[in-house]
Order: sequence, then C-alpha cells, then structure tokens
Amino acid sequence: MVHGLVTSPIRPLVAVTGGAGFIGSHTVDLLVARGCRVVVLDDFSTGKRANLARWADRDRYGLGGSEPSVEVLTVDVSHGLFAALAPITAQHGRIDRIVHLAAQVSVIHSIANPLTDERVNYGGTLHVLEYARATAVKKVVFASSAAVYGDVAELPVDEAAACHPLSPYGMHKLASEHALHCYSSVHHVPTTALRFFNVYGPRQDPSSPYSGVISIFADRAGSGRELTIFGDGEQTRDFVYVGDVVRAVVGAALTDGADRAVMNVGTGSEITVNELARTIVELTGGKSTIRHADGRAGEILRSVARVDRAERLLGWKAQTALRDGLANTLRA
Ligand code: UD2
Repeated sequence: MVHGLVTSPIRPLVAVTGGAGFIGSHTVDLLVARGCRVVVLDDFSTGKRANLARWADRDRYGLGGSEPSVEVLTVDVSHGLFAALAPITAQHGRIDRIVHLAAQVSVIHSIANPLTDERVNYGGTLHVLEYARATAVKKVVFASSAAVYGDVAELPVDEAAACHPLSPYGMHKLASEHALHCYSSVHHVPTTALRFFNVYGPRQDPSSPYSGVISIFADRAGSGRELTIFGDGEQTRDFVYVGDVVRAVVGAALTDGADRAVMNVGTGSEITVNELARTIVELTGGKSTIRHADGRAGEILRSVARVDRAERLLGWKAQTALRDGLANTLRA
C-alpha cells in the first residue's frame, strides 16, 4: 500500500516498531517531516493502516515530487527483526536508528496474561536490542511508561524515584529499561528510554474500556452521550499531547546524546478527572451528562511528572495547553 523507499546516503533510515499505532503513526509523520526515510514494523494487532494512509498516496496530500519515504512491513517484533529487515537493508543500506513503540498496551491485559506480556513487551525489546547490537544501530529509543513507578510518595515524580511497578506491564517496561542500560554499557548501543505519562490526541482508539480516558470521553461527548467517571473523580493525571510526545521521541532518536538516559515525558501539571470531564463536555457544547461509577481497583490517586530532565537533556518541553490539545482531538 505504501511507496517503496528511495536509497539515500544522507536521509537517515529509521525503523519504527509499532509505527501504525497511535503514537507510532504520529512519530512516522514527524520523522518524514524531518527528512528521514522510515520503515514501519507493525503486526497490526492494534495498529491501523488508516493511520498511515497519508503515506499511501503522496500526491493527494501534496507531497508529490518528493522522494518516497515510508515502507510498511507486517511483522511481530517479538519474533525478531533480522528476516523482516533483510530485504530493506539489502536495497537501502543499514538501519541508522530505531524507535521501539511496539507493545501489548493494556495494563489490565498484562495482569491476566503476564507471560504474553513478557514475550511481547520484554522479549520484543530484547529482539530490538539484539538487532541494534548486531548491526551497529546509532540509537534505540524506547517507549517506557509512568507505570514503572507504581505508587510513589513524592510528587511530581522524579526519574530517580524508586520503581515498584504494580502490573506485569510496568514490570516489563522497567525490565526493558534495564536491558537498554545493559546493551548501552556492554555493547555500546546508544539508548534512550522515555517514560510516557497519559498520552492523548487524534488517532487514539476509544474502542476498549481500557482506552485512554480522553479518547473515551471525546468519543462519547462528541455524540452527546453520557460520560462515566470511575470513583469520585478527584484522581489526577498528567495528560500530555501526542504532538508534544513525538517531538521528544524524534528528538531523542535523531540525537547522539542522551545515551543511557531515562526521562519523564509529561507536562508537569495535573488535572482531576472531574475537571477533565467538565472541560470536554463544555468544548462539545454541553450536551453530555456525567455520572459516577465504582472506582477502579488498584487505581493510582495522583500522577504528575517532574519534567526538567527532558528539558535539560533534549531541550524538550510540552507546549500544548490541555484545552488546545483537547480541541484538536475533538476536531479529528
Ligand atoms: C495510564 C496508562 C497505562 C499505564 C498507567 C500507569 C493510558 C491510556 N494508560 O493508565 O498504560 O501506563 O497509566 O499508571 O495512558 N477513567 C474514567 N472513566 C473512563 C475511563 C477512565 O473515570 O471512562 C479514569 C480512570 O479511572 C483513571 C483516569 O480516568 O483515573 C485515567 O484513566 P486511563 O485509563 O486513561 O489511564 P491510567 O492513568 O489509568
């Protein structure tokens, strides 16, 4: 469906695992905008071809005349990368950098299926690192999560805080961070881990009960349906807009610095779920009602990132105000 790559000595060749997903497809868009050639590896278990549709027909999107930039491979990264990437590298040269976003994304699923989560989330990272080691990839960027922290005593949470994950999902994200550190120290594969807080924005799939709350609220409020808040709604989250997140991802991928670094990717501000629901209802014309249901088991009460490390190491800061990000999400 997508145009083949043009061989180029100067445009970096970047592999994006999970590149058809919510964050992945925005990452692909920004990498291409920055002049990279991109190979997407996705098994389409949650990723969607529609997220990459703009790269399937360049002329329709006014990109005609430029060199083809995106190649899409249907592959489960936890089965390894070598065979899948061999035809690409034979034709276009080696992969320069890898952004590893492919994952089993549900915390709840991980609790019921810890071994599947290990195979996909930890095993997938090891396969990426093995490929990077064998082919001298210049940078691996890994999508970690605030889930590595578990309950923390002090907020905003600092990267130096002790990590006590409360799910296999969080365990395997943390184990993956350790693997990055190990490969960087022992095999000299430069790596950066980014701990995402609550990412939201266009293309986030609202279809599961465990989808991001903003995708669910936006979907329901967009058609005047009722919103359900779990618990009293006074729990807080640090919601960070996907457009900001992918600036951090691409910045980390294209720099040779920030090796062995682990960084929070959040805004540094928290908002209650009550206030979020009210804002979304207001932005959609006030038709939806709000009801409360029982709180979720194991729910964290407050979550907010300390963000100065990413600013120091990457010059990155979230720039999108929540209301603006919500408006973009609702328009999409
Ligand atoms: C986020 C991540 C998760 C993991 C976890 C670590 C997302 C989408 N999920 O889970 O992957 O990293 O953090 O702690 O970023 N809520 C409602 N009504 C709804 C849906 C949700 O009230 O219809 C509440 C929910 O109870 C929670 C808040 O909204 O208090 C955010 O829920 P979420 O599922 O978007 O994200 P979270 O923080 O549980």
